[in-house]
Formats: sequence, structure tokens, C-alpha cells
Amino acid sequence: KSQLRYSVRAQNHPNVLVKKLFEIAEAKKTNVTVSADVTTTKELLDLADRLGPHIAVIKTHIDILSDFSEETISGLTALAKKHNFLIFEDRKFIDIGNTVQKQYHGGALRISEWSHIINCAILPGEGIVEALAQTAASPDFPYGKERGLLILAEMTSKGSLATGEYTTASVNYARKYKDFVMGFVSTRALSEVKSDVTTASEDEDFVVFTTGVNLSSKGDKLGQQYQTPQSAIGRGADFIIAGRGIYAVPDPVEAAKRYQQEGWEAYETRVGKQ
Ligand code: UP6
Repeated sequence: KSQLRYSVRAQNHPNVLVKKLFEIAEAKKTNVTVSADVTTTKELLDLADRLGPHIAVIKTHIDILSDFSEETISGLTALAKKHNFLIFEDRKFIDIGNTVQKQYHGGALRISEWSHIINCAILPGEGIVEALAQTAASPDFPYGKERGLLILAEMTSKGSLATGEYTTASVNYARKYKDFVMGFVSTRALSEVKSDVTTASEDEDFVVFTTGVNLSSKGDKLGQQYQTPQSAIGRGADFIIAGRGIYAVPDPVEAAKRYQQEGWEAYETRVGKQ
């Protein structure tokens, strides 16, 4: 796990989007990503506007909205500018290369147009990462370097099969496609994982997003398993992702502030005095 400050990592990082992400974290003193799993555009934009000052990233599941439209895209994009946060569509692409390219760029949801960060699972093998990276690197791709991919290397649900060799393969692909892969969704830092095919470069600095963060619950009835912000950041999370812990409580703004404070303190403890 990284012991460096976000500002230092921002300076050293070759990836423009990662730089921007670290700069946002340092400027706003937050490593919180809210998982805004609400089902209407109004609720989503309302949350984004109210929580905006306290978050670094908003994570969406755009396909659970009952009324996705142009207004959703323009609203989210405007709020991301207003509050200086990034958008992460948690679509978890998982198909052959030819299909995911069409799901990512174009289609009904136009994900590449508005989402800075996307993620994929590597069940299909290396080709899924190659295909998404190829789309983003194409000369016709209009969003330049302002897009990045996280590999879903582990999952927080009970009995997850994303472990062992699967997680190692995630690290292999991240190292091989590091121009587009900015990091992982995982429950801990994976920098210690030894790839069996691709060697880590010395300046490797993947970003770790950790889901399943909640201050008042240990899990849900459908297998979700939670840890606290402190635990997640201690294990190497750079950004903590909280959903119901923030949006499903009586005062989401107060909750976001609390996750922001706990997340930031845990980060300060991890990096120590510099
Ligand atoms: N998510 C997980 N675990 C994973 C990967 N993704 O919970 O391994 C996503 C879920 C949800 C959010 O799809 O959007 O993170 C967690 O929400 P919660 O905090 O309300 O449990």
C-alpha cells in the first residue's frame, strides 16, 4: 500500500486522469466515493449536488435508473464540474471484446461520453482489457486521456470466486495495459501480488478503490460484507466506496461528512508525517 500523499502521487503519476483524481482528493480533503444507487434521475442529481462538496468520485449504476435520459447525462456532467468530482460508472463489463466495445462507447447508455472511470471483470480473459484499452486509444475516441479503467480484482460478497489466481491475473492485465488501467476495485492493495507473467515497473502506482464500506453495519441479508473506512484504508484502499451507509440514512450529508472525516484521518495515519 502507498505511504505517499495524494499530492506526491499526483505529481509523479504518468496518467492524466489519476493525477486529476489525486489532486481532487488533496484539494477537497476527501477519499470518499459515494455509490449513489438510487433509481431516479432526480434522486441521483439531488444526491450528487448535496454530497458533491464531500466526495472525490460519484459511482453510478446507470442501468438501475427508471428514467435515464439526456437530462441525466447533462445533469451529472454539470455537477461533476460544479463540485469537482469524477464519475465512475460501475458497469462491470464482462463479455467478449467485440461486445464490450459497443457497450462502452455508444449504445443506449453512452458510458464513454460521461463516465471518467469504468470497470471490468476479467472472467473473459485478457481480451476484455485489450478491447476497452483499444477503444480508448483509438484516434476517433473523442475523450482523450480523460478516461480510465479499474479491474474488479476481488469482490466483497460472501463466497466470492474472485480470489487467488483470478486476482493474480487481474494484476497481470493491469500491468500489461497500464496506460488505460488506473487500478483496481479490491478489498486491499495488490502491489505485493507477484504477477506470473508481467513484471511490475518500479514506479507502479495503481489506485485502489474499496467497496463494502459501512460504519454501522457488518453486512446485508444478500451476502454483502462490510468493513469500516479505517480498516479499508489500513489495508490499502485509496478511495472508500460507501453506498447505503451514506444515501440510505436520514441525513446523507451528515453521513458523507462523517465518512469523509474518518476516511481522511485513516489516510493521514497511513501516510504519517511527511
Ligand atoms: N460493489 C460491491 N462489492 C463489490 C463490487 N461492487 O458492493 O465487490 C458495489 C455494489 C454497490 C456498492 O454494486 O453499488 O458497491 C456497495 O453498496 P453498499 O455500500 O450499499 O453495500
